Amino acid sequence: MSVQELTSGKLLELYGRMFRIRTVEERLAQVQAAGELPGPVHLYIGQEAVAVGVCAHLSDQDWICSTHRGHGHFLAKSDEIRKLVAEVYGRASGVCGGKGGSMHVADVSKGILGANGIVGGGIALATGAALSAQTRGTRNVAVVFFGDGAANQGVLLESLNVAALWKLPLVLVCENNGFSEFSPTATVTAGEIWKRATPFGIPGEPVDGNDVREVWSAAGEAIERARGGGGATLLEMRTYRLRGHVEAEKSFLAKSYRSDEEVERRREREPLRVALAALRGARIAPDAIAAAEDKERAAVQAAFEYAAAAPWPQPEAAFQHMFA
Ligand SMILES: Cc1ncc(C[n+]2csc(CCOP(=O)(O)OP(=O)(O)O)c2C)c(N)n1
Repeated sequence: MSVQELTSGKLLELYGRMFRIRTVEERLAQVQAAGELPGPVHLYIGQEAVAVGVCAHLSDQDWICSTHRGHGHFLAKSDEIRKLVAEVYGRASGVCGGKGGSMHVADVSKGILGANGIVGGGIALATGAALSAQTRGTRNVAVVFFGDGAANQGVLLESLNVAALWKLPLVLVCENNGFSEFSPTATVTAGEIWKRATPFGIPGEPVDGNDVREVWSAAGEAIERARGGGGATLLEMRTYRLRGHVEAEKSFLAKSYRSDEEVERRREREPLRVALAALRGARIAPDAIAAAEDKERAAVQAAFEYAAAAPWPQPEAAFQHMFA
């Protein structure tokens, strides 16, 4: 398998995209706390390397299916920051006209089949998308992002089964972020998730999901295999959710399920820090890194100004895009 080499220029590009996602999400945390958003948000902070390292190998004609924690996947695959933020604000110029909100951001024109409030729901959707690509004879692939909790849904085994039987161009990316809602993974998940592919003859692999270089390389290989007719792969990206399951969870949880010290300890190897160290190791000039960060900050600031000032959907819109 020859995966394209990760040059230092490309690494800087990946870092910029991760920084963009982080900046959007930190701002979302602030406006959520200020009561500016119409609904809850599940933030992706700490997991950015996964979405960015995977989506860097995909075109608009490749599909992704996402989770309830889907802003990062959207922003890794699409450049439309304004449309994403406006959607989370519930505004008419959001990517789904303000009807989807945080948990249902989708843009079929960019191959984003949608975030999904049904845990594990994206797995079946992506399997169907992979079958569609195979049936039509394109070289496109489908990628599904799902959590460690979702890995316990029966649909994972059903999808692995047909993906193996039909050699579907599918890449299953499990983001093991240490928790399923308020349950530490070890208390609800038996064995190792990547090994669940083995009985089906599908390659499985654990990956350091906090190192974008590792994600890039493992995803590149899996995607190339899928494109070339070699079938599906299951990647277990080991990462860590730095924010709560959902914002403001401390306001309703009777007791915490992890200590602040644990979170601080895990922050030491969070993906932006790891990527920054790699950039320095590759002798990328600090000015170049700062310029990339400034560019992202400005774009994100503009997106939030746009979203906060955007019009609300008209009441009639509630009856559009529905089956009768
Ligand atoms: C089918 C289904 N069951 C239960 C829920 C409630 N629920 C929402 S998020 C979640 C945990 C998901 O954990 P995981 O898949 O690990 O994703 P993470 O939140 O860690 O990103 C649960 C059980 C749901 N939304 N859908």
